[in-house]
Amino acid sequence: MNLSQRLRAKTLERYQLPPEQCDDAQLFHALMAVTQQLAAARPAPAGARKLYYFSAEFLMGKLLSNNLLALGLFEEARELLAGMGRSLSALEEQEREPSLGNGGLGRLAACFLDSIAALGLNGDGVGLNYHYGLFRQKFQDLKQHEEPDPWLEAESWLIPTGRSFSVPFGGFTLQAVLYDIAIPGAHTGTAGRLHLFDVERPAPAPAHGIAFDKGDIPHCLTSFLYPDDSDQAGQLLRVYQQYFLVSAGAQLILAQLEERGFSPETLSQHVAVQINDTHPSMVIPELIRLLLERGLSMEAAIEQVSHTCAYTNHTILAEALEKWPLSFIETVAPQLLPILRELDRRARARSDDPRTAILYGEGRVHMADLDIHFGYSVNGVAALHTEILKHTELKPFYDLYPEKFHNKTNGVTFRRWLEVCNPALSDFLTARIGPGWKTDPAALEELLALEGDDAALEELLAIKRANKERLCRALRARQGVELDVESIFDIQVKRLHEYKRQQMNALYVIYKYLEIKGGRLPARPITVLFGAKAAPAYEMAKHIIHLILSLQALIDADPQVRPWLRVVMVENYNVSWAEQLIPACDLSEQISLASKEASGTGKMKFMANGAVTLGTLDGANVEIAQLVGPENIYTFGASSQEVIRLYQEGSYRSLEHYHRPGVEYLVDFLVSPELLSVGDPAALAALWRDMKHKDYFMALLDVEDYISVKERALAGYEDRPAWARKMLFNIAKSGYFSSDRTIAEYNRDIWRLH
Ligand code: 26V
Repeated sequence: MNLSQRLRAKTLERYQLPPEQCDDAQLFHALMAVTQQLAAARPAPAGARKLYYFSAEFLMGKLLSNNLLALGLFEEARELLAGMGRSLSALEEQEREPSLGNGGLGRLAACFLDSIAALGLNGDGVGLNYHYGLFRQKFQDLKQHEEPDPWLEAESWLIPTGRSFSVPFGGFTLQAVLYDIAIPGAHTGTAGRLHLFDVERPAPAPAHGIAFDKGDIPHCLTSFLYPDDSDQAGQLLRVYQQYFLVSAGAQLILAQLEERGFSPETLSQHVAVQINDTHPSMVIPELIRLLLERGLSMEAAIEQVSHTCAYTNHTILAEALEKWPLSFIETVAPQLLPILRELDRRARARSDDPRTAILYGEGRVHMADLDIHFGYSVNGVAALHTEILKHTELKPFYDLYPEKFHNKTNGVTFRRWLEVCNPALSDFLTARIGPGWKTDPAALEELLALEGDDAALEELLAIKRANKERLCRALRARQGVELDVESIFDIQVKRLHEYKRQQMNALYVIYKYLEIKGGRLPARPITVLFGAKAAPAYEMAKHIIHLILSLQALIDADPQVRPWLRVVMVENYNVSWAEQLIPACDLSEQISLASKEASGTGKMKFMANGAVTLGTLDGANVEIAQLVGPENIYTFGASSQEVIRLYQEGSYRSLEHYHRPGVEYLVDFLVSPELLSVGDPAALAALWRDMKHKDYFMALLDVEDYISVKERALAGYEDRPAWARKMLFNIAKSGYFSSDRTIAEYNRDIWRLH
């Protein structure tokens, strides 16, 4: 049966209607069901060893288009719907986006599942089925408010498996019910699985906001991703979530091992576990515990687990390095205590350096230390990040186990982030260099032959313009804003964090606002777009959102400035917004304080879609700069070595930078009568004081260089043919950042699944 026949059979069965007479919701649900059945019917790939990718987050995005593409049905579906006067994008409006992730780490996990499946590797994801996601962001009174973000409907991509495992907590036991999402591999005929565990009787959504009874573990364990942990109940809930995930996941691993006909003594031969940051680190003691229960000696259990587990570090920020009090583990999973003490004893026997112990300082468990001692691989996520881990953050461990450390530069799936989200550019690429780039993005280099082809460059500019128009339509429909498609689209979308320095971008907006007020007009209008969620308890991040929204309101109301400068913050930035914003971007803002952004992956998507990067030499920006050369990227700011030295010496003084003539008037604008007339004086003053006296992430150190390089980038944009060549170069060199390349390296160096 072809797709048309399957769809017809499905709509007749469900709604007693032919597809032509179904509304968008019916048609979407029928197509989802057809797609899901085809994906679920595919076998798992073969392989001697099976991978389990453990992650607290999987930021999957909508699945319909992506799954159709992987099943080889994307074109057929587009044509079929067009023949009925319908469109795939209209149907996808009906799909809710699963909000099971927060930012880069979760989206990376989703790209990895796509690539694992596409490479035909035998690997599954293991996570939790959060019902209300992280939160849905609402703007009210120029501030962020949080609401539950329910994504589950009666029909969803989840497949009940009928399988469940008992998770033993201190004092009670919970059943972990397993649901699967099938992940079809592009061009493989096989499919992997995302395994999501849930409680049996999940609580309904809170009536208002995201506050709920954090002590009600049996019903609320899977309510939210990263529930508020500003009190002890919240911190304990996070540990309950983590143990629920790893205990159920470890039991699944051992059950499947047995089903494959292998004994627990051979775990490491047949299983690889990738630990995505430290949230799933308790999988190590839990697997040891389960092997002991199955009769292995402590020695043998530790040996097996140490050759099974591998750890990826995604951040050097101290506050993100988890160190749980031992007393929490005693409450949540007391059965792990003797194992943790034994692992600590062994770690201490391996090194005199107290910094490599597992239990220390007020009885806390250092989760990363557990992974490094009792895993066989440690990797960073970009070249610079891995060097910083080896020589600074994790130096004592690198001295102990140099052979365990290696780099795996992140990547993104070009299927979602080019083929699906930018069909116009994809068609252009295929017409110019053939379809080879779809299976091997490195082939995009063949575009370099078009450097002198004026018609091709013109076409590239026209495609960008059409994508900007598409974004304008989406913003008009969803947020009621009207933008100038002739303006340059300057975009910064990512989690809100001081180290990512959205506040420095806001200082640029202030600079440009005051220039325009002073009669110095830009060569062309500028549209500065932001998208970001702030962690609900992160005050300074919320103040920065308030600053941006206040600037947006101030400028919108100013007829002198508005034609030349706009600020727009998209509400509830998520994967679907990213798919609209990224293809429409001219200038990609990647301006983190050097050394702080482990990699960044949005930057790779922007590059592949023909945006030019404005960035510091941080994370994967370093590798982008090497690939495209100085002509095709705008870099600025202090180097990572300078920044690391400033932190080591404790010698950064923001006040000294504040007093520079090019800086003071910009910072003081935060508490100017103009801005105070729209914004909240307390929030703006708190941000102003922080910038002036603290500025922990050194925005004032780099702001002048940032402004001058950004001005150069805007001037560069005016030479349209030269800019089109920069776009071409960026697209041509972006193939390196395919997650297929990254996953092939993980498999070659870590998992060895074949
Ligand atoms: C962040 C948060 C923030 C909300 C509250 C709870 C919580 C818990 C853990 C974390 C750590 C997040 C680590 C992370 O997302 N790292 C990002 O990983 C990306 C993929 O490797 C990388 O591209 C980004 O540079 C890095 O920031």
